[in-house]
Amino acid sequence: MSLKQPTQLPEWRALEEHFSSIRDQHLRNLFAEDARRGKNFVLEAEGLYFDYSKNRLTGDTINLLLALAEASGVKERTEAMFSGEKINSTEKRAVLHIALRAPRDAQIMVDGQNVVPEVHAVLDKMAAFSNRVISGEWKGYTGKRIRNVINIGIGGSDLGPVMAYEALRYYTHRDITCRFVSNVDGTDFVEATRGLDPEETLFIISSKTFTTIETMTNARSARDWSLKTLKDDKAVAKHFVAVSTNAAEVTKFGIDTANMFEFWDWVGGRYSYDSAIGLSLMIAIGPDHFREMLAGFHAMDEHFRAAPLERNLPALLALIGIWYNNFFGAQTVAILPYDHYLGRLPSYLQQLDMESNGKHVDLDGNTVNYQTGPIIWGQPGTNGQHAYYQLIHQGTKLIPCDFIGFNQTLNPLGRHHDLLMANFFAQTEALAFGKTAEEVKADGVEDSLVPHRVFEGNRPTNTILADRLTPETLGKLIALYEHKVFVQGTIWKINSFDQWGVELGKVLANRIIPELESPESPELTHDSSTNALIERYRQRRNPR
Ligand code: G6Q
Repeated sequence: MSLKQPTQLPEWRALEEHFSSIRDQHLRNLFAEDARRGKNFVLEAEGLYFDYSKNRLTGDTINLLLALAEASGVKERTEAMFSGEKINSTEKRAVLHIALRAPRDAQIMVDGQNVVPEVHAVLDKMAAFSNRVISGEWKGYTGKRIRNVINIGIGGSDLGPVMAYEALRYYTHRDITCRFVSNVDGTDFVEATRGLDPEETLFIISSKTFTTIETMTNARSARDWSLKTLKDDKAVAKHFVAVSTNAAEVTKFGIDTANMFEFWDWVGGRYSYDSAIGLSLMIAIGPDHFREMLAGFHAMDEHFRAAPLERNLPALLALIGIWYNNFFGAQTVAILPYDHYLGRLPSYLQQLDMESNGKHVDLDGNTVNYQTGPIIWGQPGTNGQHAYYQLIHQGTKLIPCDFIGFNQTLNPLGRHHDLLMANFFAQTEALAFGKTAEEVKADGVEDSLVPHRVFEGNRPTNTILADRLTPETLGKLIALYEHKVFVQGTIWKINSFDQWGVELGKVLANRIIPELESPESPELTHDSSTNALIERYRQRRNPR
């Protein structure tokens, strides 16, 4: 790969020049100049209505950004990804989460082999298993039906399943409870299993590598917890299944590979919840809804691959992000879903984006001299309005926001949905247009308070509206953000698909574990702070 870094492209310099003419423009003027702005700066694709008019940009900005995308090879690299090239160069792997939702008759080759039949074989195996659990045909060791499903996994093997389970809760069978254990803090396991009957509890051990210390520690505690009641090793076969790429480790743990659901090294952890990693979700919502979700993903994949850049939803979302990140110098992006079911979406997107694009060297290993991935954060509205929105409205930082909402609610209840959406629209309006000193004075506010009550406005937002939160819509939304991250990574010329920073975490603690567990271990040789902390912990960890 020897494409230029983006800052060396003439298209980048053109954007820098253009930026100086835009930076002081106010959204109030941009809207005043173009009465149709709210309709012109809109793109509708695959049932998602994307209004980007409340952004600090003009038609020229978009054209310059599109030229940057073109010069950065976004289209070519998209084809490379879709056709199974090993674009994850540091791990020498293809990047094919798009194959997880390809229809049965598609052909996607990796190393000369079509992977789509394997994908569907695993989906069919998951569906057969899920149906047995849902119907009660799959029984626990003592013959009781399964009422609790606990997914044990962390990072990409947890955040996706838990986000989607919460998002699609409306569609779940209410007679099976799903819980998710991720943290190595024993509290997570103890609280998740409190009050549950081991005879009715199925554990899904989800780990691509099956060596992650948190997951394996929780898995061993789960086995102890089950066997304390069930008292026979044979019970493991009825109460434990595995999702992994590592059959050898699964067998070593004592799970029969007949009860293992496979996925592949060309699926990154944070891109995996639509693989077998979503088994808990499939049990919760049923195979049909799971397949509807995959169809949603696939529809957005097709849109992304086929649509020209100027009508390409993930590309536009990505380019607008680059505009703020690299030209306005914004450090963060807030994800603000106005739907309670999407409560876990911000943390899911936080991993997707920050683990993918939190990189400081380019594909050739050169340090970058420009900003890469932003900090992603957020919570569902309206709750955030009563907390941190203050800083978005009146603080000193520029925080572009993605507002996500639905025209129809799944839970009609009096005026609730109208009130929710009134808040959604009012917030994006207030952020864009603010309130001038004259307007504040006209409200009769005393002079000394006027500066405090002024809202500058010019705070940019994207609005993403869909009709209804369905499994299909969720698939589209997630694929939208996956491809947004891909486009940005391509323009920044970084590898969005490795995660050496996360790998580091997996080994760091290993040196200290024996120092905590066997106090007679050799002299501590860390820095003076770490040594003192370890010593203090050793002295005081047992309550007197
Ligand atoms: C995701 C990351 C990371 C990973 C977890 C769990 O892209 O690589 O979050 O998913 O560390 O790894 P295992 O699935 O191997 O346990």
